[in-house]
Amino acid sequence: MKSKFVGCLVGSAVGDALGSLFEGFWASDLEFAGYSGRWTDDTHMMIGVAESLISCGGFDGSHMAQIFIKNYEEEPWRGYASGPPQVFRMIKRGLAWSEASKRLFNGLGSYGNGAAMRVAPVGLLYYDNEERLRSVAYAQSQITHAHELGMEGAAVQAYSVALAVKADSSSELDSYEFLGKVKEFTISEVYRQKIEKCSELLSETNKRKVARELGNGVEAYNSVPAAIYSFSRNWHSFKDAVTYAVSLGGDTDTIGAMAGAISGAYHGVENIPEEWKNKLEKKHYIEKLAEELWNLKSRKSG
Ligand code: F2R
Ligand code: MG
Ligand code: MG
Repeated sequence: MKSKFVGCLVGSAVGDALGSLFEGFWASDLEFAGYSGRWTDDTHMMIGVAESLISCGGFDGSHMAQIFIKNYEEEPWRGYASGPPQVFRMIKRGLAWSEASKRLFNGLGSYGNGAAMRVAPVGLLYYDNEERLRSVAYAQSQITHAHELGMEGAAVQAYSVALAVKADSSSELDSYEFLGKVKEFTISEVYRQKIEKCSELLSETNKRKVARELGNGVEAYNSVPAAIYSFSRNWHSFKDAVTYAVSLGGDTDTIGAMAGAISGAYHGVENIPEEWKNKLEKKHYIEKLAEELWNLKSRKSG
């Protein structure tokens, strides 16, 4: 289990770093020669979620918002979209952490994938408590993403991580069963239809068709399903799952990060290729966070 926790966070960062080489492009023939292990906002915010959960022994919205702000101000060049920095400025001006994000996008809130790309630590800490997993996934979304589709994307991604952590990777994964459980979990018709589509496309060989039907964009509902699909059809190999996710094009760092989190949680850290792990920026710190999450989980369960 500890190896699965570490695999999840390291896998997410590796997927982000690999995908960042191609964000916004269609890459039919992937060439990872330029891989430096340098990750983006996806991992920066995932680290913030883990730091706050560990420091507070669970979720504290005010604390997590302050950690996001501190991390952002130290390294604003990580490739953040426009929404989160706007929220950070509002919170700094005195707005409550649970209110600021409601003002984005003319009061609709964001349905970007920013809440889902960072949620892996929630999937780990609450893997055995579906109700709590959902409520913490929503609450951590609320800091920056108030739109119900942004929040549901985070919950669906966290639940996929939880399923992967619990799965026995020494026997075959039934992809249809995995996707069926994810579909059962979601309360949103948009995600139910996309997850159903994932099952229908499991043997599809045309990647452009997959990207067109599932989406590969910055919206949570156009990227969370693509990440879950990438894992489901490539459950046997971390390398294949993340390579496939990135090869769908579009928001490649984020689809790579989310597929990497699920696949890393399934396989454990030993099964992530050495050449990808060794170059990973702040690898030891990310491993340490995963181990501390594991310790926290063990104390909570004990
Ligand atoms: N932002 C990027 N990549 C491009 C910029 C790179 C940067 N300039 C650089 O190279 O340095 N990647 C990262 O952003 C994505 C996560 O975004 P997040 O955190 O969800 O942000 P935001 O602004 O809330 O939403 C993103 C876009 O989604 C659309 N959108 C969201 N809600 C909407 C709504 N209610 N109505 C209409 N549109 C909505 C908007 O286009 C937002 O800009 C990840 O890819 C991460 O890697
Ligand atoms: Mg990014
Ligand atoms: Mg991205």
